[in-house]
Amino acid sequence: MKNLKENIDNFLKEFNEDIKDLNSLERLKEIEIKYIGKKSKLHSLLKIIGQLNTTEEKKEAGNLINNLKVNIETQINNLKETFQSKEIEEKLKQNSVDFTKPVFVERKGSLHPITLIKRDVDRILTGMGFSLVSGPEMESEYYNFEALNIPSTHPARDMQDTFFLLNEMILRTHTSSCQSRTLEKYKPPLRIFAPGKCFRYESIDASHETAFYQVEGLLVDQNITIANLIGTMKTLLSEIFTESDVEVRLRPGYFPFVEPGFELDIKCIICHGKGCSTCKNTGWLELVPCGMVHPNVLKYAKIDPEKYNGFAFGLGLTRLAMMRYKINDIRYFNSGDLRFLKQFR
Ligand code: FA5
Repeated sequence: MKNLKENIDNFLKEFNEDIKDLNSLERLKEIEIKYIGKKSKLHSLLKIIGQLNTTEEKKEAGNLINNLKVNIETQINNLKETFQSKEIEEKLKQNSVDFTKPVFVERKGSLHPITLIKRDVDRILTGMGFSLVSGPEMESEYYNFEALNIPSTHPARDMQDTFFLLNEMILRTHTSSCQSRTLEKYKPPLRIFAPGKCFRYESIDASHETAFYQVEGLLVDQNITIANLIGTMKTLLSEIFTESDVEVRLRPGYFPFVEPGFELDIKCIICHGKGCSTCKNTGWLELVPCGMVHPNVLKYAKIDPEKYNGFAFGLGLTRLAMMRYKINDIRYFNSGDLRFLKQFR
């Protein structure tokens, strides 16, 4: 027994000596093998138990060796933890992260120029008391043509102009279909606008697309005059082009659902009327077809044209965006070309 206790004291002394100047996890692993591994000093101590005579002695020796084992294991584990957290600290120091730095995340997308201009038009018209309505892109001939006083003989109803679908519907050729739907649904006085996509069977070029955007406007009330139409257009366009007061002119225009009908031009916002390539040297830009609501359109919706009248306009949103952002080819809008789209961030 005496021999065993001496052995344990020496074991501990030697172990303490070994861990005194310990400086790496690798060295600690070597020490672990040396003291408590399979062929360790601890195992050779166990052999002493077999040489003892009494059961009490063997039991006591077993307890002493076990305590020693627990003691060594605890010390080794504590040292391991210390080394591991030191290692993590070192690594963090090397790749230091400053959590207070602002994070710059690359923006993945941007609003389409049509969305940008549509939002502006929405805001301006809403501010003037107009309510936003919407209608279907797949439309019936009734709402797109008939209820708008467009006879079956009108060229717009030709196969060469309109996309006819197999289910006897069409793709709406203009947002004016929202006029007929609104008049049927609501009673005057009313002010609505309807932005949306339109489709025409066109040959595509720099200023014509088969799918493009318009905004329809419609006001029906009592005693409405052309002056109200002009005033509304001037306010809308001045705000869109951020000009204090755009100059407009009306020319006669034919649309079966307005009488009289007009083409409203604005004085060129680039050259201010002097003449440039944008206005093809005329000084004017053709911008908004419009007019006073035709009595037949009101009659279709069972509204008394003797009591009510109003005005309507159909702004080409895609062309407006071209003017505003100085885009010289309409085909960019639907191209999905990121080089184009990224400019509108
Ligand atoms: C109409 O569509 C009428 N519904 C407008 C209207 C409404 C008149 C209310 C009177 C009262 P127009 O076919 O001219 O009119 O088209 C209106 C605008 O849509 C044009 O000025 C143009 O800006 C735009 N537009 C027409 N066709 C195309 C096309 N293929 N590509 C791009 N924009 C187009």
